[in-house]
Amino acid sequence: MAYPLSMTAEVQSALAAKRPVVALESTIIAHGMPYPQNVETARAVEDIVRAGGAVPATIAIVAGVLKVGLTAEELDRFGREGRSIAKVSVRDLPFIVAQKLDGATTVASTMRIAAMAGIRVFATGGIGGVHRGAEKSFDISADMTEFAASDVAVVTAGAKAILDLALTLETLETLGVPVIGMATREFPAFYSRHSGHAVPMTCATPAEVAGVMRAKWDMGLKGGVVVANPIPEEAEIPAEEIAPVIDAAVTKAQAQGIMGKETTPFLLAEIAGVTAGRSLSANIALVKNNAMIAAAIAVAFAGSAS
Ligand code: PSU
Ligand code: MN
Repeated sequence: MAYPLSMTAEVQSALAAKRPVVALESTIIAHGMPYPQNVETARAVEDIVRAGGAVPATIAIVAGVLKVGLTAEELDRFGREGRSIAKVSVRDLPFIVAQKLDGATTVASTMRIAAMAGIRVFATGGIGGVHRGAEKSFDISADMTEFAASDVAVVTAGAKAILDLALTLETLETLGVPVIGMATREFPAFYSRHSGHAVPMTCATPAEVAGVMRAKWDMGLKGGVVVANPIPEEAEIPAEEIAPVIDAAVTKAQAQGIMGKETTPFLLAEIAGVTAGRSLSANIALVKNNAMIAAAIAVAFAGSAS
């Protein structure tokens, strides 16, 4: 292997034995939540994956090395240094590796590195998508095109309404990406269980999701699968309550000329600020819930290998 990919011994031996592994991203740690909740959540999520019978592999770039599985010290450092660590999407990977820099990986780059390592299941909070006003800004997350490229199933609480959810679903259709509602017929809107947008298909169990993954890749169809898993009811912030906060954040970003990779972190920080602790505790609850489902899918997928 020419590129610098380094797995922890635990991840390496699990993959070699075809045991279940769940990838986790690091942008959510460095850019998505404040310290110390980011580190506490990242640790709790790893524990949930283990309790579910899978091995967690938190992915990040450390001094130019693609790390699949972080040590406790590395994870803590990413949480402490936060936004001073570069947010790395796929287009940034060559530069960060060549210059031997640290990088927090987004859904797109985490999917790519997971695929390089042979990991097929990944748990995140929310995926990036087509931003509101994208007809002018062209701001479509590289998470979208990555779903056409990397054979990884991503468990997400849908997507935040900072995005245009209808256009995000249209884009995933164009790219040939199955969007599976996890025991729901509606695409969830991150903080809220309901968005008003239907998912094209629903699975009742993690084993059914594993069956769709198997069918897709057995047919030689390239690319990922979106598993849309609603936030637990007791943690949700109703859509009508969060909508004005999101609208105000989007207006403020436009007024300040926020663009490109800064847009998503700016909007996330705005919403977190305005809702005080509430959006953060919702975020933590949904990430944990996604980790639990991802572990179950990874276990079922490993068990379905012929
Ligand atoms: N959406 C969230 N929380 C996040 C992100 C998105 O609700 O933390 C992060 C993810 O890492 C995602 C990235 O891959 O933002 C998308 O950024 P962009 O829109 O710049 O592609
Ligand atoms: Mn963007």
